[in-house]
Amino acid sequence: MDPVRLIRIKEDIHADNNAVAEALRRRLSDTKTFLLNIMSAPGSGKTSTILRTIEALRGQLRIGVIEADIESAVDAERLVAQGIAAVQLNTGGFCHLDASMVSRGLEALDLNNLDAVIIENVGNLVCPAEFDTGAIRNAMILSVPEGDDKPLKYPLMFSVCNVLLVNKIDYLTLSDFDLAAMRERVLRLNPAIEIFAVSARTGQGFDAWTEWLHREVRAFTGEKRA
Ligand SMILES: Nc1nc2c(ncn2[C@@H]2O[C@H](COP(=O)(O)OP(=O)(O)O)[C@@H](O)[C@H]2O)c(=O)[nH]1
Ligand SMILES: [Mg+2]
Repeated sequence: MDPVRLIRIKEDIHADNNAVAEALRRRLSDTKTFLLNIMSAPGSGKTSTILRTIEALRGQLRIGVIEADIESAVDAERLVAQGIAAVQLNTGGFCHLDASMVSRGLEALDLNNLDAVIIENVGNLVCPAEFDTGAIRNAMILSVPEGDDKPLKYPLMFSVCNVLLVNKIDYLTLSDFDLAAMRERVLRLNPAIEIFAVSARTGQGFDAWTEWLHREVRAFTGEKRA
């Protein structure tokens, strides 16, 4: 009897995706467009943070948004209502975005007139961490009500990110969330990660976070003109 053929689908999928992601990064480099991928659990404050970030950088950076959800267009509608260039992707059940889905989203935006695009990835702490979207930087949001133990439970997510926003810091005094313990757990996984404690509700911490983002975008794009 012939030996059973083993096909490693996961490795093939990742190899294909990595090639698309690299091609996408070359295109971003050509058009001088920074791409930030934001990941988090549902409800941690991705859309609220994106809105406040764009508002804080208005007049300094032109930022578009790719929204991703399994269903609905509510997040993109929220952004478009604020005059932001946004496109909604529906993954139809997929729990993450890959680089080809992001490429489709970018086609709907006028990259010549944008310094940066922010991706709001599908809300979960598992699958999005496994797929390179083609982004220049990865960010994640952990909100205070989710608890300070999440780096222990979802180490890959904390390992693949360049920056962590600890959101809903306005809840800190009402909670047993231990910011110092969380920080130590994250730095053990990823010593290079930047951590900002913020509140998308009150705006606390946004100066430091948006300064970091502004610096990263300009390091990539230089002074880009329309
Ligand atoms: N108290 C507080 N609530 C927040 C903050 N950021 C977001 N929220 C609320 O959390 C809920 C989910 O926020 P949303 O931005 O839609 O999260 P997403 O699902 O990650 O996009 C909404 O009711 C927001 O008003 C924050 O910093 N503090
Ligand atoms: Mg959202």
